[in-house]
Amino acid sequence: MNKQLLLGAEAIAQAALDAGISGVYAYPGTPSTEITEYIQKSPQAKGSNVRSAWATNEKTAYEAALGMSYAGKRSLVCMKHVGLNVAADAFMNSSITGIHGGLVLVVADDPSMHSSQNEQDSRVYGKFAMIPVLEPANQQETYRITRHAFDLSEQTGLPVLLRIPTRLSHSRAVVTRSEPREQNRLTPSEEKGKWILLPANARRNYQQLLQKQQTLVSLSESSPYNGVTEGEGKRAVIAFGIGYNYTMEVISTYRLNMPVLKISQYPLPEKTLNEFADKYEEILIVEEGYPVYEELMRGYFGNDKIQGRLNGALPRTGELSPNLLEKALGVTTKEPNNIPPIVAPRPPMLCQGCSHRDLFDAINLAMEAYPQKQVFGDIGCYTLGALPPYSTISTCVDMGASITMAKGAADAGMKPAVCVIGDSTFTHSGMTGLLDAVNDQSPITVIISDNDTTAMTGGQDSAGTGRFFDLCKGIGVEEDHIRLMVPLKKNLDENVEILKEEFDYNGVSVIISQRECVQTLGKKICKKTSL
Ligand SMILES: Cc1ncc(C[n+]2csc(CCOP(=O)(O)OP(=O)(O)O)c2C)c(N)n1
Ligand code: SF4
Repeated sequence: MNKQLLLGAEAIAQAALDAGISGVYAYPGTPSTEITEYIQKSPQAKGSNVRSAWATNEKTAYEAALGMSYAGKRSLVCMKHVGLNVAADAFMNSSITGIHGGLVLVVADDPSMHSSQNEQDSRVYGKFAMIPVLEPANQQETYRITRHAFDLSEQTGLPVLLRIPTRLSHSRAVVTRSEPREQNRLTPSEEKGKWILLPANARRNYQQLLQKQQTLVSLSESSPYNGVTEGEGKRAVIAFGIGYNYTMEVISTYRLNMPVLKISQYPLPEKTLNEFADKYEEILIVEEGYPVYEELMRGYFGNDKIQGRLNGALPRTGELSPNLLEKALGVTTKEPNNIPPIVAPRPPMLCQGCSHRDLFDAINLAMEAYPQKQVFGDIGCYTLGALPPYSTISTCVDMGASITMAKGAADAGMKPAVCVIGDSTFTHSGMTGLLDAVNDQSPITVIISDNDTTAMTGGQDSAGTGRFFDLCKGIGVEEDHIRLMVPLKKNLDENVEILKEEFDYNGVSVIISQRECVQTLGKKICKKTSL
């Protein structure tokens, strides 16, 4: 069974298992979730005791992976691109400590923002941390490059960042596997000073990281994932990651004989790049995400030579596609992506029977009594409460921001200062904000819409299930102002009263609105009755 039909995300998971990981640490986020879900379902992972439960957030995930690496074992840590903002403190400092057992961080970027607040390019983080970055072009290469990533991590003593975009993560191809490798033995690191980032150690480690940079460039020069496809003419392409796949599709469709430099391992292979660029008069830079390297190459080789997202040859934002490349390479004059949609686009909607619906009905009725009707919101299925017919929610910025923004607005005098946050988002990064509000006695009402799951990303376990009352009490919210309600039509009047009472309270109150997501409930019933 060495050939499998796998999503890009699954190719990473299978390769990590075959590379001998002892654990995967992750917080769900599209398009990275399927990596961990694959490992959780894998008999191979079960058989070899690979640890795979969800973490509370990306930072806790990253630190646990680093701890496993400290113990000498290989660990995988996965998140979506905005998750790396949350894990950034641990991530940046881990390039200064270095690693022991191989540590691979997979970050799934979402160009075009299919299900994200922004389209930040995680390669920037890899450059920032001065560690190797890998960016596969297709599913087969994703498998190989993931295995390579663990070896590279142990070879360089650094974490390795593996970046994939949505299109690669969520599309399938046949992948040929290679022989699985045993897990590392438990050999906790004995290089104690290296792990203690007191200034004297950190300065020394930082010098060592700088000294490694030339080695990293040499490894990129000899990497099998970087290389030139020969061609003729004065025009050429430098293509990164999945951009190479798109480029080769256009080249083969139109039978072009165009030279291409493929780059899938960073830092840039400087010598190869210079030799390649010197030969051509015009070079199209094809990179998914920000024009990170295009900008750099404009500096090296001049604006006249370099084409790409910065001069309009390709769009400045959004996902690339073979259609866009056809236009940029001048092989068609057709406007890209002008195929009419087969199904008329529809706005996303909360499911029928969703507990958030009954909560928004209650909040809207309770709010009628107040002149100001803004409700701070957060990220999850309940963000759809920003759309008609509810239009309850006024903000959605980053996970946890509802509570802290309500606090800031309350500090500014806004009354009532109300926010809605999901259960998983609350434990991810809402609890610290609640502690700030308690410490400052800011008059806010926090509504935790607890549906027992992380619904938006497919129904993963939620870290605080069954413990929200105790968590809020532990944080210091007065017991009398931790209220429970069940969002059902029959309880509407009672729920509106509870909301109004707490909106009027001049302190911190929490309302836990608790009813299970009908989707996860449905799945449980089907499982029980074997439907
Ligand atoms: C930093 C970060 N990590 C992950 C995500 C992906 N994500 C969006 S909402 C969400 C959790 C939603 O769960 P919950 O708060 O319980 O609300 P529900 O969807 O169940 O209503 C996740 C994981 C994100 N947007 N940002
Ligand atoms: S998946 Fe669950 S939480 Fe999300 S809209 Fe549907 S019922 Fe509501």
